[in-house]
Amino acid sequence: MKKTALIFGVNGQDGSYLSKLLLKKNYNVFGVIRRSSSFNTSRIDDIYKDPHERTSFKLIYGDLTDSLSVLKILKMTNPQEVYNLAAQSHVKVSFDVPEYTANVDAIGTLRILDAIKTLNLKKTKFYQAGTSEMFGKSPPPQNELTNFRPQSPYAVAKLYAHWITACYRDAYNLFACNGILFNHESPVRGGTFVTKKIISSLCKIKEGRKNTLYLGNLYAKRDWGHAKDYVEAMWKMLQKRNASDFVIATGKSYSVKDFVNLASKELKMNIKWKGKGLKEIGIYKNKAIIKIDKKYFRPLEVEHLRGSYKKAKNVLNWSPRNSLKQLIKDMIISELNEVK
Ligand code: NAP
Ligand code: G4F
Repeated sequence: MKKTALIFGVNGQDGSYLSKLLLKKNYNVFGVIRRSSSFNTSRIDDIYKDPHERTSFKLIYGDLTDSLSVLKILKMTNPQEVYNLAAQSHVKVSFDVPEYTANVDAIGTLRILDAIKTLNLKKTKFYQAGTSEMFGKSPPPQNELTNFRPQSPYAVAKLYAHWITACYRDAYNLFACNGILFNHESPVRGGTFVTKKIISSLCKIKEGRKNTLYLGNLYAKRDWGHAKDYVEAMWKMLQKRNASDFVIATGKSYSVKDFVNLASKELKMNIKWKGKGLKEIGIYKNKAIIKIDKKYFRPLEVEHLRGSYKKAKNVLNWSPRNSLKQLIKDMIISELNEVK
């Protein structure tokens, strides 16, 4: 019997990788997309075939802010596995739209869990896309026992989602897992996240199609992995006999400036740094190609994230396969193809 999976956030970075993984494992995959005034399926167009054909991959319109659509979709699909990857996922933007972020990221998760409970879907397993941002101010290394000290409306909303998932698991005996994933990137990462922005800009600068890359805080440190590896961990969590929560990370951290240096090295661009604070610049071929713009700083920053994935290694037999160097290579190859 083919298994059925339902993915909220199917057209996002992780949704596209997870769809491909599940289809390879012979699942029927239903994906939820929002109506948009322009096409929003570019990340999944390669797997999305004619909807009138009988395929294993189907898209349904819905929205996490709309309980009726969530209930209707769960009833119609009756999935064995539900992956909630849908979110307003940008930390800085969450300071601009805090109420909306809470509605989607926090209450949206409740809407799915309560629909599973109300419909009495006893065999449905649930995955919640939690985040290392929830650790916020807690110093590294962070693991499943580290205190949560969130630093943004996004992280606070995700923390509600984390606890409501644990609450429904305990109260109603649902199979529900929280993945606490550290930053993960890929060639299809959204263009406003720092890794994609850096690589995309450096490639354009190298090809003479752009002059300047503007950045915010160069000294925040992140634990960056490859999205391809991380969706595998999501799937592994739902294959266990018992539901639990897992940190997924690489165990290594680098600053934003380190990331710029690694990417420019890979592109054979020799960047020299000069100045301090808002006056710091990156120079290439005698031109200031990197400048600081204070609009990219956040009201509160998470200074340092570095996860310990020991539990995932022991229980799920999961370890990251791609190094940061490999991730950067992948992103550059794809970007240069597009630029050219
Ligand atoms: P992403 O590329 O921003 O994708 C988010 C997805 O959610 C998109 O498909 C988006 O659809 C959808 N969405 C947004 N609002 C929605 C709503 N109201 N109803 C239904 N769908 C909605 O994010 P990602 O990087 O793939 O991350 C996947 C999940 O993991 C997110 O929950 C994110 O917060 C979490 N996470 C990500 C990372 C990371 O480093 N990537 C780390 C930890 C946790 P549209 O295309 O219509 O906007
Ligand atoms: O790429 P970022 O926007 O990712 P951030 O804030 O760490 O959030 C991402 O990872 C989380 C997991 O920890 C996810 F939950 C979340 O959904 C998202 O995927 O920023 C990374 C760092 C920050 O410290 C930021 O201040 O880069 C710094 N930064 C410096 N200049 C910048 C920029 N970030 C962005 N987006 N744009 C800049 O110009």
